[in-house]
Amino acid sequence: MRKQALITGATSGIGRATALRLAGLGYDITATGRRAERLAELKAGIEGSGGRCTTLLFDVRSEAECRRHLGPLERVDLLVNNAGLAAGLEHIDCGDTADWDAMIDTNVKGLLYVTRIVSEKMVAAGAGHIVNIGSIAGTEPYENGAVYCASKHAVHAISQAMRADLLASGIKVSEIRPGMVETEFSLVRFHGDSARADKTYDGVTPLTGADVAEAIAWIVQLPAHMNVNDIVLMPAQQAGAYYTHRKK
Ligand code: NDP
Ligand code: 8X3
Repeated sequence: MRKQALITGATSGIGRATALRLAGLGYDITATGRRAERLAELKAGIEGSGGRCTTLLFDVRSEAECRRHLGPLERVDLLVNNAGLAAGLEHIDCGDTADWDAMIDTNVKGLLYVTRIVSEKMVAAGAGHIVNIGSIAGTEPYENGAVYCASKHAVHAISQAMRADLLASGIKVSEIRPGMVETEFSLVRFHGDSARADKTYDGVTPLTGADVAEAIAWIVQLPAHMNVNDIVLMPAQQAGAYYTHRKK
């Protein structure tokens, strides 16, 4: 039987790369996101290479939409909880509360809505694997990032607790906590200001979405008795949230 992988936020960056990598491993892909053309392009790419891909267009911030789109899925062997964003980068007294809502509603509540629906199916099946995309921001809070860091601290806590919750049901839970990955992340964080976004990667060779997808591919191919609880993945020029060596 072909394995079924559900990847949230597969229209760009880490999610898109993961969909392509897992399709290459023979998974049937269900890819989600809010941009229809991107999903159609991904589906065409996977099917053009002989894979199978279903797309679901919805916003993970809506519990009703999550239920409508994910409720009917018959089986999910692998869930990659990837959809997320940072919005804004400023001190707490200057933050935009709409940005805060977007981050908490997507990174925390969206992940929970999706997990609630899919984990119930996995428990009924007595098997499954959930990979949560956390961040180094989930353990290293940094200046200007209070709410993003809080949302990823939540992902880190949820990952640890749900691993315990799902242990007896034979469901693995892994968390990947990357450092700097060049995707649309910074463009989104800076609300479309590409000059500011590009500066994030000045003098650094960052990770790519494909690098993170490679780690996911490794984790999901491990023997049944083995799990990666937590992995921190960094560019070689970054030692943590506070230390980046930029070449002039
Ligand atoms: P991208 O901006 O390239 O991708 C984000 C994805 O999330 C897109 O597919 C986007 O799809 C989706 N998404 C965002 N909001 C929603 C929503 N409300 N409903 C459904 N889908 C949504 O960034 P990355 O690939 O870098 O980010 C992926 C994950 O990796 C995030 O959780 C991020 O926090 C995390 N991460 C990123 C790092 C980095 O340096 N890039 C480092 C550590 C962690 P669409 O807009 O079509 O809905
Ligand atoms: C994204 C990486 O350094 O902006 O999670 O927290 S960072």
